[in-house]
Amino acid sequence: MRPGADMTSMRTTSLIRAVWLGLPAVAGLVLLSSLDSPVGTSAAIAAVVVYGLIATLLSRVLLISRKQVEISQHLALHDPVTDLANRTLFHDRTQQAIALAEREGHELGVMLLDLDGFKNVNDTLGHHSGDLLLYRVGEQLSDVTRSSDSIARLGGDEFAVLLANVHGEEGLRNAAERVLGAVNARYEVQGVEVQVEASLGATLYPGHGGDSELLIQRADVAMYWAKRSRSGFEMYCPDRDDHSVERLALIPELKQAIEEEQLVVFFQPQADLRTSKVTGVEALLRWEHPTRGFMAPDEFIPVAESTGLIHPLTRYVLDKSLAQCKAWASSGLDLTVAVNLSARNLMDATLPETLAGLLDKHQVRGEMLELEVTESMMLIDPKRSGEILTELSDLGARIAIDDFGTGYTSLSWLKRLPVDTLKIDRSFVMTMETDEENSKIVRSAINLARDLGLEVVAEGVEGGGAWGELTDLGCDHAQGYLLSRPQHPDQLTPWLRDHYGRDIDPRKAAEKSANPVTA
Ligand code: G
Ligand code: G
Ligand code: MN
Repeated sequence: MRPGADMTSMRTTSLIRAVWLGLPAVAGLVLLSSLDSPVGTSAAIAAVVVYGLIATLLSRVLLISRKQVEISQHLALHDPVTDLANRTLFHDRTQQAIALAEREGHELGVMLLDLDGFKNVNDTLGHHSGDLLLYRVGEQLSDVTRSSDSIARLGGDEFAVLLANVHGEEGLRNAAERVLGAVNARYEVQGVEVQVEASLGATLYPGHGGDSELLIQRADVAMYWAKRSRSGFEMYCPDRDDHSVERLALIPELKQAIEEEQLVVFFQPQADLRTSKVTGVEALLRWEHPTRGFMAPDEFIPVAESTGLIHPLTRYVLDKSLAQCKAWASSGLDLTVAVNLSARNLMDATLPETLAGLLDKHQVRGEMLELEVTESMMLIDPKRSGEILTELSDLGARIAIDDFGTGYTSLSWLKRLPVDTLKIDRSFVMTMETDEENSKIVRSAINLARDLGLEVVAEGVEGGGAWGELTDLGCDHAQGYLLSRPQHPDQLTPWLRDHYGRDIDPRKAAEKSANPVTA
């Protein structure tokens, strides 16, 4: 409760007391002086006492109900765990601070913080310890901010700080460093030492947005950048989020697209280089937008990722891919299907259960499915991602590291995590015929995979030369335009019928891919 509010309520209560108690006292004195019979005197005293008692009781009741109103008002605007402001109050205060900043012509800053690995504390030490840790983080934040600033817990392990007055990006950056310096610390929680690392995103008013909603939403975007890059802190940057207005407009449309099945799963075939036979496909999503036309995943997956929509989207792709896998199997085409996961999917503890349900629904064995994750996804929260991957792997699904070579793989993870396949990034494979360096990288990646007992897939195989070289290097599978571009199942199914079980001739394929029938 604010000190000011406390003072006001105390003053009101004293006033009520004075009136309730003062009035009968004065009346009693008047009565006493006017009466001289002893019976009259005792009656007057009794009346005064009774009145006094009733008055005290009534003022107590009034006081209690006032307190209750204040408590419920407080609860509606504060987080019960940390007693910091909640989202509603934070919005309100930001809006007020904006009005003031506008009048006085200064800038203000909004910071969003998310604790990395907080779920581990909850899972291993229990919710009570988790709550204690959140409380302590709140205290640290209060220590490094001014009384005119505002701190909130927005939910989960997400905190927000409003700096009522900052001097440009430089000032905001300094403040962010101070905040991170205070929050990133070792905390003792019920006898256990816990290291906290936070990711922080910041926005500046008026530079990054004119209202509290936009400032908070963009600070969230920057916070996600910080988390993804593990940099700890990122300032919002309009150039980096260039289509942000368009992207915002996409959110409700994407939701509708999932519901109305405007999203179409294309498939691109993969072949076994030793047998030259088609063995599987990768699912690659497309959006047939009613007005914007055909959209590539790069245009809308980031939107899905920065909202919760990635969860229903991934479920949708898994559902369609497994249905297609079953349909092909029923017509004699036994093909594995690979599905791309997104970073946020690896934070979703319910994904294994969702997948188990879908495998059961379509009666497809887990072994027919490969799940592709990238190296950078694993960096966000390695422990949590590792646990979820293990559960997915326990369902029989194979796990592939996608775009291998472009991120930062800790080689020890490859042994520790249930990884089955490395997919060498197309940027190396596409140019390996002409670029000696890239050819060496491809060779090392194949050798690494072999030594670790992993399967290896080369992506972006465009020419017959690469096909031959990869075969000689002992690469297991190839995927790329040489075989086929990603296609709608209606187009790919005839292609699969023509090629399934037959040897792929890379020279013939190269001629065809030079004149592609489909895009
Ligand atoms: O065809 P291509 O342009 O399809 O794919 C572009 C990028 O989009 C690739 O990095 C690919 O992994 C990603 N992508 C394609 N489909 C999906 C999908 O269903 N889910 C996720 N998370 N990413 C996808
Ligand atoms: O990131 P991921 O590996 O999931 O996505 C594969 C991407 O590579 C897709 O965008 C797909 O369309 C593209 N792709 C597949 N084969 C080739 C190829 O042979 N050449 C090029 N340039 N791109 C390819
Ligand atoms: Mn992929």
